[in-house]
Amino acid sequence: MTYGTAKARFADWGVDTEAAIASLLKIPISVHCWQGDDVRGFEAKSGTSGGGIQATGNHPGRARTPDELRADLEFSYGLLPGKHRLNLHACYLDTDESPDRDAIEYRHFAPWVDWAKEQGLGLDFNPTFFAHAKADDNLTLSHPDQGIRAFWVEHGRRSREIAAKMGAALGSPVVNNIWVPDGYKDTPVDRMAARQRLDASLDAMLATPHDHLRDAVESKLFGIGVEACTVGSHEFYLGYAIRKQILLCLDMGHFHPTENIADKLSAVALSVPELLLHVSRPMRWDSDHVILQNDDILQMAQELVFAGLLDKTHIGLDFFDATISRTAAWVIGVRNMQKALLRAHLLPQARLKAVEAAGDFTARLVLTEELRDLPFAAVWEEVCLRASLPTGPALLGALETYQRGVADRR
Ligand code: RNT
Ligand code: ZN
Repeated sequence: MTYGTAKARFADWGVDTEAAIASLLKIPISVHCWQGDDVRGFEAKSGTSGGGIQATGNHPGRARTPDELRADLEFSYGLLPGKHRLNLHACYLDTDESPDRDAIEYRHFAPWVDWAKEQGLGLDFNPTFFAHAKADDNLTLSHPDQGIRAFWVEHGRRSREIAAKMGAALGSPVVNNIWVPDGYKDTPVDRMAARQRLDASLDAMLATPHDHLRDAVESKLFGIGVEACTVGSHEFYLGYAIRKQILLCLDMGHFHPTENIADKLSAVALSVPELLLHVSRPMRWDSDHVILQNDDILQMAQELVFAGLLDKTHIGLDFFDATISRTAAWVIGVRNMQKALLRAHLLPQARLKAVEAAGDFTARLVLTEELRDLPFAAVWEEVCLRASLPTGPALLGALETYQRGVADRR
């Protein structure tokens, strides 16, 4: 179907495809650096990967240096419509020095900022509370040992400082997201003490306010090795974010598989100033598969648009698959999020809301199901065509050519 025909089909429903395209192109996606190298980072030495975060596979071509990672990112951003962001972890520093986590400074990340400026990208940041000898027992900010807690508080404090400086340098606030692996393999007897320690450590970490910075906290239901109790559970961080009026991060892979994460947006948005999303795809016990155009993602995008939450939600991705081309994973993942957002913008929102408000659930069902048949693909093709970006077999060709290159050279 041509774009012209599709445009007319949507116009029949009162939907303006040009307005939908314009809105889509204004939404930045924060691309997670850690898909590029299987969450390894560039530290001179590190502990076991740990933390229940596991990238499986050994596909050739993993980025081994900051320069390789940047080259892979440039290629990937080059296949995406719109302007986006890069989500960096503290273990991705770019320096000849070997600072421990409690000694990182802005200068260790300055090359990333220069590059982001040159590329017109915003940055986001994360302290790294895993893959370190002091995190090998899956306890960091809630560790019973005061010295270990202090080490991690210092890491988090410095991460916030670095993030704020990045935000100032780029003229765009940086979201600094806190996720800790803390938890217990077997049933603890003093959950309260652990949560009080996490609470106090976070307070110490977040004590100094910074401009150009947004603090976020991310919960998790369980992880490999922390099956019995996660100290930073959803209830813990929901309460903490509300008390401190900071951002709550919802990772779609961090809840029970029958929970609908899209449903949570409007509920928590009433109580926290802004939200961070880690768009991800859970499967059985694992939380981080490449996102598909499945119902979970479509519902998430629809909620963001219909609930008017795009202005207060930072959309980040979080998955890592080392069994496929890492650049392809990025491109497909971001494009799927964008396609979902485009589809949400192409729905006759006012009409759907009106039938629901009138209590006509029959009409709501008929309309939502009929709307699935609209020619969304023709509008996406148009978005890509206007940006001279390949789709279909041509996209596969571009991804394969690049992958062959990195596999040969690395
Ligand atoms: C881990 C969390 C966290 C990490 C990244 C690397 O379960 O989802 O967001 O994936 O910080
Ligand atoms: Zn996450």
